[in-house]
Amino acid sequence: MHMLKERGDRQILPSEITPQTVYRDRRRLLQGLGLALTGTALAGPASAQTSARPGKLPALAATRSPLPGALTMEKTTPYNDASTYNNFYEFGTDKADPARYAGTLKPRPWTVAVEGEVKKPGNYDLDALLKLSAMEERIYRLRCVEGWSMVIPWVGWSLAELIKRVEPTGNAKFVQFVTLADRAQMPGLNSSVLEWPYVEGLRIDEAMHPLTLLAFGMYGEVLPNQNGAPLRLVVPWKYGFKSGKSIVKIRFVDKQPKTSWEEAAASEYGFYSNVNPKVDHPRWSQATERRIGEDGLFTKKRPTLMFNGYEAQVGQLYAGMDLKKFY
Ligand SMILES: Nc1nc2c(c(=O)[nH]1)N[C@H]1C(S)=C(S)[C@@H](COP(=O)(O)O)O[C@H]1N2
Ligand SMILES: [Mo]
Repeated sequence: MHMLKERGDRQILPSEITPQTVYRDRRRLLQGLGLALTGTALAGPASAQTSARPGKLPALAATRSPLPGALTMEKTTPYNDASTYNNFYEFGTDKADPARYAGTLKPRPWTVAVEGEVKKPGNYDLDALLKLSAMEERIYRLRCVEGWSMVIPWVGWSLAELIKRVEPTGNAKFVQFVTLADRAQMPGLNSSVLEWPYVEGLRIDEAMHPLTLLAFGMYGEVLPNQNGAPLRLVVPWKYGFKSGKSIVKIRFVDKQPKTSWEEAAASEYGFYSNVNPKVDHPRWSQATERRIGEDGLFTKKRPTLMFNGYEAQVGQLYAGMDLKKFY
């Protein structure tokens, strides 16, 4: 009797009525739709809808992106994994090197030069760039050519915002991204694994696509050095190496520009490098991927999606193209 009474008095939490997992999924679903359950710790000002901050670096406020495809519902990769398992060869080729050695990178003051086939070339100070357009959170899948992937809440704005302001001429068919190459800050430059500076490029319509993000932060904070501070590109439907880190120059050109990875091994890394499970790398399959942070001995690999799952948004850009030839 006594026991029963005690039970009857006890407050029942909603999380007990619904099985834990269902409750959590529903909560994530509501958050994804921009709604929050009332009475949770998530209630608060505008930034409340965005991802929780790890509290390591200065906050970078943003609102969730309204763009179709910009907010995958998949579970985000833990910050600790996203900031310790990196590719940033300027700091070494081991995945742990960037987190270990990128402390010497000085992300401020920072200037980005915009040049070439534009009516308004010029030097843009980082502080001006931070204010150029409204910061959005975009939760993107990032698929690396080596077969792993992550889900990262980036903070930034569409590169198109900058491109529109500098007014490309009719000759601007491609955009080249040049990243920092400073021996004083980057010990990896002593190695000849790649040609420095690390350069990447996009076709102008790819660069103008709203999903192409100029990112200044992740997980609600400014970018950690190892993830490409103070600004980097994120092109979610392409292999990770297309997303150059620590950009110092954006050049508009009339011919397809050179890229570091094509220069290093043209037969393995093409200019387009769209994520494509049907086009294998010459040395390995691209059909599946390992999600960083969930790799146990028995964890199944995930199937890789065409254009990394962004086909509905970007497929049109490649209509009629032979994607085996233009890999
Ligand atoms: N400057 C520069 N940018 C770079 C790289 C690099 O070595 N140098 N590596 C690329 C590769 S291969 C990948 S997979 C992504 C990794 O980004 P992340 O470490 O933030 O996940 O950055 C890309 N951008
Ligand atoms: Mo990569």
